[in-house]
Amino acid sequence: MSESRAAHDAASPGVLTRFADRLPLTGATPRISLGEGSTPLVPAPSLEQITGAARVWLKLEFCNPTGSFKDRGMVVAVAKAIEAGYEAVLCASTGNTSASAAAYAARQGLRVYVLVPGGAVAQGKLAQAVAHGARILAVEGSFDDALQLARAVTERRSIALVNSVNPFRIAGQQTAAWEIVDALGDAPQIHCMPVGNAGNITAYWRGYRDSYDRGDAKQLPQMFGFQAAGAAPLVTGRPVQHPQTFATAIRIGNPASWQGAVAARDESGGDIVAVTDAQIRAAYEHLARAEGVFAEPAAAASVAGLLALHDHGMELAGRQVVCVISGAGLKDPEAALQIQPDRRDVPATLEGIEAALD
Ligand code: AN7
Repeated sequence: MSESRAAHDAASPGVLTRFADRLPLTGATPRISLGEGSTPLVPAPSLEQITGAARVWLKLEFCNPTGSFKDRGMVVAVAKAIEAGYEAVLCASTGNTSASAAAYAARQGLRVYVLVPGGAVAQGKLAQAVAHGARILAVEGSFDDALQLARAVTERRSIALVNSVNPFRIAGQQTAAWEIVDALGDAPQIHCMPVGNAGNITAYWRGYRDSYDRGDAKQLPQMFGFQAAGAAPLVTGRPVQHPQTFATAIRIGNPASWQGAVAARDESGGDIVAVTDAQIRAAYEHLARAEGVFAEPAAAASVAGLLALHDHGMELAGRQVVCVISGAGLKDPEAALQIQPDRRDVPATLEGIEAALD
């Protein structure tokens, strides 16, 4: 038992082991893991051709154990909650945070409560919370309402709040930037990502700066964050009362890490830009058709944004670009099924099959 356990840990160590010296851990922090991190960084030839960039890399964060980037920060937040003696964790979520919290809590034997905006969470994410046995509180309100309630209730009860307002979440999410610098031998010149509650852009910028300070990176990227046009408070400069977008993961009107996003934008000389649902949908379909990458709609906002920068005339020749693909297409089957399928109903005969081939 202990031998095979050791072999498993060595095969997929997870971020607490891999980055132990760079994360806020103590000897008493349990080194829990679902094998998160170490996600692929793959080139996107069609996007290089369209944009003229020297390289466009996709950081496939949906390869994390629960299918999104959230696992990197959740593993740290849950480990620190256990270290502090908590027996229950709670979050508000548009879906991916709840799936991740539910999985790590199940594995560690903690109770888990997830507050989700009623009717606005993709089916696959809800399925994960159900399967892991989370108590699901479908709030009659928006994500922003749910987050406010999550903060309030965890102040009254001995329950750990595992939203990205928990600094251990941001600490863990930096590991993605460290991996990119590891893989490329430097930071890219351009970093593109979706922005919702803005924890992840805050974490990436912190991670890149940390790599730069350590001398692992010789340059810092320009940070480009993309919000859905119907949920773009960081673009308009004020909270959005009723955010709307089919990319439900980023249907957020008042991001908790507002200042972190603004700092990433301004300190890096980047920008935060709105992309329409039509642009997100086009990028979503392009990724699936041309690159074989099935991302969820919010994740495709990275690529929608890169294409928008190119359309606005930004010079990308000679540049290394990284696009974060933050969540899996299977999370949101309803979005995919809105695509007109190339489907024929055929009789169970060889002739029937052959007649349906090109
Ligand atoms: C696929 O799960 O906010 O800007 O509650 O699921 O760090 O919020 C998810 C956000 C991008 C935006 N891509 O990241 C939640 C939640 C995907 C996401 C984001 C989310 P942040």
